[in-house]
Amino acid sequence: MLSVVGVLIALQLRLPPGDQSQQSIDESGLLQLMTVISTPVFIGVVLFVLYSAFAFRQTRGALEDGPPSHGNFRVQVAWVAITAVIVLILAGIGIGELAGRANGTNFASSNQPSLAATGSVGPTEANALQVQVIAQQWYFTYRYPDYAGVESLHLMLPVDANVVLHVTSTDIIHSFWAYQLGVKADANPGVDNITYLTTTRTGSFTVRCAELCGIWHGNMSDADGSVVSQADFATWVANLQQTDSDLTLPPYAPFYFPSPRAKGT
Ligand SMILES: [Cu+2]
Repeated sequence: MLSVVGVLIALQLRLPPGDQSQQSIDESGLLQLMTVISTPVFIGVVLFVLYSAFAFRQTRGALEDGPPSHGNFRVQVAWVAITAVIVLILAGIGIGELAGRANGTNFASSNQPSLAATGSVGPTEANALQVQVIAQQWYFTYRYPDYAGVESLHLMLPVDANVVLHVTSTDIIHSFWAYQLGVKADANPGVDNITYLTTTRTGSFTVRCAELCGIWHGNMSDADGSVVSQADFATWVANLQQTDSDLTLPPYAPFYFPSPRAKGT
């Protein structure tokens, strides 16, 4: 009875990271599934602990041990069976997800051409917006190769779009973490770390550095990330192309090495 109430409450929860991208929707869904499965287990354990604390309590002044226990066949069978079923269900979900990725569905969006339509294996990037995320002490810069390589200090993305993020660093190890979008990737010098994203809802999000990277690490964030309508994105990017950017980034490269080694690259 309590379990039913618990599960009903768990089903009502709005768990992070939210619904701003297909990835966050998937992550929230998985978190909810795990919460729903673990709620009856949690309630069962708490009830058993409370029951034991009262039912099996040593009476005051008693010096003998309680009766020895010799196992309980029914409890043991139920224990093994229930845990096996839970683990197998979760394994099935995980295998299904991995098999989907292997078939080239890095993007979970329904507006993506199907594998049969494209006939390709691997990430379907043909219709995706490419954005390079360049980390350095102590900020992120976003470069849009599809739009003549314009650069921005804020990550702006169109809604209902497949996005490929290429994450790299010019100096030391950072980590790009857009929590509401459900994506996180290490930013390593000399490495092009690729992560995929399908935006589903307009709104703002925050990008943080998630790797201790020096004295201003705590300040390394972009609170003005935005998912906007396709039209707004087009306007924004057109404006950006006209404004002369005074950002001091090295010219485009798939990835960057820290400055002491930059000459050799
Ligand atoms: Cu950092």
